[in-house]
Amino acid sequence: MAYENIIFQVEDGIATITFNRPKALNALNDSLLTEFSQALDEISGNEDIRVLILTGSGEKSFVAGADISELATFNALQAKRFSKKGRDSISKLQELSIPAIAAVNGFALGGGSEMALACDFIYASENANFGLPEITLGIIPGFGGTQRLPRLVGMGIAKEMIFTGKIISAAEAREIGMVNKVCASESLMEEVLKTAKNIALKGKVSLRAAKQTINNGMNVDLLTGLNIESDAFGLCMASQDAKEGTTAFLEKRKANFKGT
Ligand code: CO8
Repeated sequence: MAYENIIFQVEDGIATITFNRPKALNALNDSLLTEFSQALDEISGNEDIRVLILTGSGEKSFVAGADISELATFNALQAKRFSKKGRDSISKLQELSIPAIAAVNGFALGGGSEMALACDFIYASENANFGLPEITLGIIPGFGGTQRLPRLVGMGIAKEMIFTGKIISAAEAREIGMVNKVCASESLMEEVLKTAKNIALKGKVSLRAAKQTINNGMNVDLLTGLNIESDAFGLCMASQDAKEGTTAFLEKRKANFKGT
């Protein structure tokens, strides 16, 4: 499939989607969201892909939010459709069975922060900036930011960011727990790839179970969450990967997981 607004690559089981509208700081327009959603479908249909990395083209920006020049032309119905399209594709990202890592290489504003928040975790370059500045445009985050940011960093910090629209540095984002690791710009992709390769060696069955269990458990009470975990644990134990993992330990060798 040929893409114009993103670059989609797969190498050694690791897929990378690079948002590629550098002249508009990789802002999300309608066409980009369509392509993004199609690429996620390609990933879901390819059993060989084990990890996804999202990043932005150029040195300045991950994603500078929704495309404001396109947004400004929308009537209420078009805005609602666009918001739904963004929300659906970002939900599709969150619901991928494989882990997704955001490699934030510059501005991650508005929809850009929201895209990164829907990944499983975020690594950022030193020059990265995060923020939900929609309030300064007279709107509110529309791609999940009001829901995912408070779940990750707590209600007070999220409300302060959303009410003020302030932009924070990578170091501040690390401090509030939004970002796992801050890297020198030139080593960001190397660091992300190192972690992606580490994850790719693990069993696909247990990775999928761990991701689903954590995500599903976030929205329920503790007892229900623990029951979700027990069910998933039982299913994992029945897999070939669990047999291979435990046998490899006892035979003092590295496990060779097949993902079944
Ligand atoms: N949309 C469209 N074009 C953009 C965007 C954007 N979000 N951001 C930057 N650009 C363009 C600029 O217009 C400029 O284009 P040109 O060269 O043709 O003038 C080019 O990218 C470079 O930008 P700047 O010259 O502004 O670069 P600076 O380094 O001076 O500033 C900033 C960089 C700080 C990132 C600045 O560009 C900026 O503030 N951008 C907007 C950030 C923003 O407010 N993002 C939030 C958008 S709203 C959103 O994401 C809501 C999501 C939910 C939508 C729900 C749908 C209904």
